[in-house]
Amino acid sequence: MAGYRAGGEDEYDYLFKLVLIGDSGVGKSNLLSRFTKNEFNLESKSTIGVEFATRSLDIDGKIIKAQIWDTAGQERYRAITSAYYRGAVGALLVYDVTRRSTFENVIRWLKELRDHTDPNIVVMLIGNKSDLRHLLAVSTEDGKELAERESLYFMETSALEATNVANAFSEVLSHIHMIVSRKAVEAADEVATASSVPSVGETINIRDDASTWKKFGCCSSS
Ligand SMILES: Nc1nc2c(ncn2[C@@H]2O[C@H](COP(=O)(O)OP(=O)(O)OP(=O)(O)O)[C@@H](O)[C@H]2O)c(=O)[nH]1
Ligand SMILES: [Mg+2]
Repeated sequence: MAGYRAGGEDEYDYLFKLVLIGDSGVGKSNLLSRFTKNEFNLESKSTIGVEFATRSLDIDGKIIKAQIWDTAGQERYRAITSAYYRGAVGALLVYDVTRRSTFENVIRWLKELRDHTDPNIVVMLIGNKSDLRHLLAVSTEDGKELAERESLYFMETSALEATNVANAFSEVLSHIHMIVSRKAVEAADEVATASSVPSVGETINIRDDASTWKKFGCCSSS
């Protein structure tokens, strides 16, 4: 999360790691390629190992660089879990609105995510393939309800039609940015408070420097 503005092309204020998770075939890799390259592939292959891509956005006047990690939803292709999640500050948990089983597995993904990440991580539940309206197997209401129950943000997207893809990523990034800026303000407040008025009940250390007392001819220095 370092600020880096030393010049050159790659300038940013914050670097945030996001992870994509969810069952195989829900469209994680296409959401990533839509967001970072504006590309979509109808015949994309299952991801093997880990891939990542980046894109920088301007959020509240700051340049936020998102480093987005993508791995296979299929168990046998998955990369080592703890390394995948390490340092992630946001997650997009994706299901396919045309396949009920991918929605039912959301709870399992959420558990894995919670087991491996900081409790403050920003998580958005994504119902992808919203363009396939005639094949709908998970209603918007079901998605919303689960998101509310699990305290997640929620959005329906289509990587194919590019609907809500940029919105989903930028909303996650802007929530993370809000949390980070709030923490910075709190830290600044703490510093300010510590250097001014003592709080109630606080012990004030009136220096145990003997020279202060000696000036007044008080006390023995031995
Ligand atoms: N109609 C439609 N198809 C999509 C959409 N997003 C992805 N697909 C298709 O769904 C299939 C799987 O997409 P991927 O992006 O490879 O899925 P994945 O989640 O990365 O899968 P794994 O890497 O195996 O975990 C591909 O055939 C995509 O073209 C979408 O929004 N609408
Ligand atoms: Mg993939």
